[in-house]
Formats: sequence, C-alpha cells, structure tokens
Amino acid sequence: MSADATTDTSYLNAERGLWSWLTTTDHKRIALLYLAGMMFFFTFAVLLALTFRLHLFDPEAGVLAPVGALLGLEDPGEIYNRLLTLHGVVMIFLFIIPGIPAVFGNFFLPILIGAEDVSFPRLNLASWYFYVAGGILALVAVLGGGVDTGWTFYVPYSVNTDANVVVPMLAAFVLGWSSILTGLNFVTTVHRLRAKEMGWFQMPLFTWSLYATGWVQILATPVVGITLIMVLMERYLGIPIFDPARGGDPVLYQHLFWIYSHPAVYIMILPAMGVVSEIIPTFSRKTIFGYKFIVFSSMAIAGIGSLVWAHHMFTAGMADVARIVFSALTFLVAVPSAIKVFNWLATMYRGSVQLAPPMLWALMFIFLFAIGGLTGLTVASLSLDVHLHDTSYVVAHFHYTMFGGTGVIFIAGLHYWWPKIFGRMYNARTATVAAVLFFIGFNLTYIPLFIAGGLGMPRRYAFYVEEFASLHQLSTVGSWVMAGSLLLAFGNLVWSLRRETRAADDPWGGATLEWRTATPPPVLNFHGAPDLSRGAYEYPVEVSA
Ligand code: HEM
Ligand SMILES: [Cu+2]
Repeated sequence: MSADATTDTSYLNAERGLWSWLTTTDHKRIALLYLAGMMFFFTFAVLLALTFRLHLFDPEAGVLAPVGALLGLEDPGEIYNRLLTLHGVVMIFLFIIPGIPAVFGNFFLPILIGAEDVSFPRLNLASWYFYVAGGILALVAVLGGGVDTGWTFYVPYSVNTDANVVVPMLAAFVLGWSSILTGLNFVTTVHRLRAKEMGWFQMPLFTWSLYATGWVQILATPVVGITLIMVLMERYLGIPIFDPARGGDPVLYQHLFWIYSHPAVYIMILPAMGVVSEIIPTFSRKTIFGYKFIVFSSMAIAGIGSLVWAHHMFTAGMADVARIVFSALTFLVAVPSAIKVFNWLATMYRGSVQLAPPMLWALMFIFLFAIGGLTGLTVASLSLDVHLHDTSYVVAHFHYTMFGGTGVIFIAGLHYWWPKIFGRMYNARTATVAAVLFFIGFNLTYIPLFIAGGLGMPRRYAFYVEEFASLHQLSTVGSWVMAGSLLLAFGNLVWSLRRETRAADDPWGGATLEWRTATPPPVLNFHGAPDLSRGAYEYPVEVSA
C-alpha cells in the first residue's frame, strides 16, 4: 500500500507549521500533542523524585538546602513535603491517569474500529487545552513555593495550611474536565463510529478497555471535582464542611476523595491491561485466549472497583462492619484481574513467543504488576493494614501497581506503536538493554521500601532513624539506575527519528487494523475502506518487510 511511501501524505506531513498542530482536530495529532506534554511532565516529576530520593540517602543531613534557597524556604522537612507533593500530583494527575487513553487511545481507538476520527474532534482538542491549562497551574504552584499537603489534599490540614492550595487544587479540577471529556468522546465513538462490519465482540481488546475506562471517567471524576471545590469554599468562603473544629467532618472528605481516587486506579490500569492484551497475541503468534473473559473481566473490574474505596480508610474511623465489608469487596477485585493474567499466560502457552522489546516490557508488567497486586491483598487485609498503613510499604505497593503496571505499559506501548506512529524503527538491542536495566533499577528502588515499611518506616518522613539508612541508600542507588535506563529507552526512540529508512506497515506481524494501513497513517486513517476481511486476532500474519 505504501510502496512509494516517501511521496505519500501522512497525518504528519499533511499540514505544516506549529499553528497547524495547535489547531488540529486530527485525533492522531492530538495524541502527539498529549505525548509531548506528558513526556515533559514525566521528566519533571522524575527529577523531583531523584532530588528528594537523594535527600533520603542520609538519615539527617540531606541535600535540600540549595533547593530550598530556590523556593525561598529554609526548613528541609518543609521542602521535602513540597517536592513530594508535587511529584505525586504531577505523576498522578498529569502522567499516569491520562497517559494511555490520551496518547494511545486517541491515536488508535478510531483506527482500531475502522473510523476516520473520534465523535467530537473539537472537544478532543479542547480536552488537550484543559490538560495544558492544568499542567501550567501545577507549575505555577511550584513557582508559588509549592504545596505541602500530599497529593491527596487531606482536610483539615489543606483548609488550614499557609501554603497556597488553591492553585494545585484548581489544576486537579481542570484536569478532571479533560478526563471526563476524553471518556465521553471515547464511549460515544465506540457506540457510533464502529465500522458496520465490526460487532461488539469483534472489537480489539484495547478498545474494550478504553470503553470500560470511559464509563469510569464519566461517572467518577465529577465527584473529586466537586470535593475539591468544597475544600476551596471552606477555605476561602468560610463555609464549614470538613473542619471538625467548626463542626465539619474530615472523614467525609476522605470518602468523597476515594470514591473517585480508587476508581481512578482502574482508569490507570484498565487501558494498560488492554495494551497487554494486544501485545501478547502479536508476539506469541496466537489468537488471544478467552476473548470474552477478558472483555467481561474489564467490565467487572470497572464495576466492582467502584465499590471498594473505603479500603483507604481502615484506620480513619469507620464502623467495624463497614471495614469488614470493604476489606472483603477489595479481595473480590483480584478475581477478574487474575482471570486476565491467566488468559495472557494461556495465550503464550505453546505460542512461538518472540522477546522483541514491546513483549519484554509487557512481560515485565505481568511480573511487577503481580507483585503490586499480591501486596495489594496484604494491605486489603484489615488486620495487616492497621500495621502497614502510612508506612513506606504502601509507597512500594503503589509504585509496583502504578509505575510497574501502567508506567511500564506506557513504555511498552511506545515501543509497540512507535514504528506505526512515526514510521521509524528504533534499535532493538539498545531497547532490550534499557528494559533489563529498568527491571534491575526498579526492584532495587522499591523492594527496600517494602522491607523498611514492614519494619515501621513511616511514609512521608523527611528524616528517619539510623537503622533504615542502608535500605534508603539501596533505594536511592536504584533510582539512579532506573533514571539511567529511562534515558536510554527514550533516547533510543527519539534517536530513531533521524534514521532514513522507514518502518514497514506491519513490522511485528500484528493482526489488528492499525497494521493494515500505511505507516505513518494517512489523514483519514485508511486509503479507502479499511480491510475488515480478517479478525482482530487471526494469527499468524506475515511480517511485511
Ligand atoms: C509512574 C510513575 C510514578 C508515580 C505514579 C508516582 C507516584 C507517587 C506518589 C503519589 C507519591 C506520594 C506518596 C505519598 O503521598 O506518600 C510518590 C512518592 C514517592 N515517589 Fe513516586 N511516582 C512515580 C515514579 C517515581 C520514580 C521514578 C521515583 C524514583 C526515582 C519515585 C520515588 C518516590 C519516592 C521516593 C516517594 C516518597 C515516598 C515517601 O517519602 O513517603 N517515584 N510517588
Ligand atoms: Cu483503592
């Protein structure tokens, strides 16, 4: 199809100039706008983490004084709190929640269902502007000295602190709009723009996962938006809602916050699971095992996952019955997640598995996410959580699920789809080295935090007792290895853009629709009607040279 690729117009060269990008309504270009924004914020947040991780190298001396001078602060503990909060806010609200849907969902959802664009292209562009506005607000918060509440903005502290909480809260609020509009767009697109020949159960699994996620985005996100507005009303208009000193209820805040923020972890993980369900069959040369089980488990995770929020509040003061019910419900979510893992393993079984870079990252996901999930069961156990709550064990647990889960799959997706998006192939050996280094660095960073947490190292402490020093030092060294591996992985991708030779239309032998169009895709996604003669998971497919 693209034999004469150099003369083809693709979405990349159809129009030129910055203005054409900033006003584009092409879902593929919008995806790249998101990608650019996300890489910027991710890098920023990694640098923050490296800084306070370096500070934790030493139990008491620390390295934060020069940073404090920049922000006009003297107390290193205070600086630590602000860097930590900003790291959390940026990673959660600007990288890991929007990440996969906004970049890969935007780019591939329409292509995967044979559509020309999403249902509301201009709304799609508006979502990106909301994203940028939220990001700028988050940066303004730094210039204003930062916030010290932690990314959860818990009351009554967030009502009373001197730090400027309004800016980061507005940032989260605006980002919420971006998320809701994206979800709305995806759900509508799946319903209305699917190719006529494609029934619900012929859709690729990544599409299903975005569909399930879309509903969670639409239904849960408004709750956190309203909650943040309530905090601001209390803070600036003096309306007593949460502050117990004035008759408010701080536990109410926690309920409202987690009614969104727990489902938000499914906004993060479901799309990642969808990407895994694409990568594994491609590199096993086998159709996916248990397609419908994977579909229904996505819907089940979205449903049950919305009912378990109060497991974040086992020590916050709740009736025992409520605690037992929420603990039990939480265990239930493990079932559909385990079904997926079983299906992935069954897909690989007796397939001809190729350890190409995207597959390596996907396998790494299964391993790291399994650790995240299993340690999740430990903190879901009421009695254990009372011991582990607010220790660094929890920090390790959620880095295994979010970073080892969604973050790793974001990188896997980049390696899987990069040739299709940019039309260039990166160096596979460098990519493999980066993946292996990442695996070492990741475990070195977070395993010590599990151990320290089990021994009683509290979460969010800038200084600690001598006994924990060696564990923290291991962790800090791990963070350097990991940062180095990320630099190598992203550098390798960016470097490939300088290569002359184009990537093939279907370099991996993938069977879904994006591999049956030109590389990079034309403006309307396909030349003529999409080729729907083959099912999404009918393998093997010949690799095009
Ligand atoms: C997808 C990537 C990441 C996400 C979503 C993420 C998220 C978070 C969040 C929400 C917090 C706040 C913890 C709290 O409130 O107690 C946090 C803390 C922390 N993060 Fe990350 N992070 C990511 C990547 C990283 C990286 C790359 C590093 C190391 C280089 C890192 C190291 C840390 C450390 C050391 C803490 C502080 C723990 C404490 O002092 O209690 N994180 N992260
Ligand atoms: Cu939760």
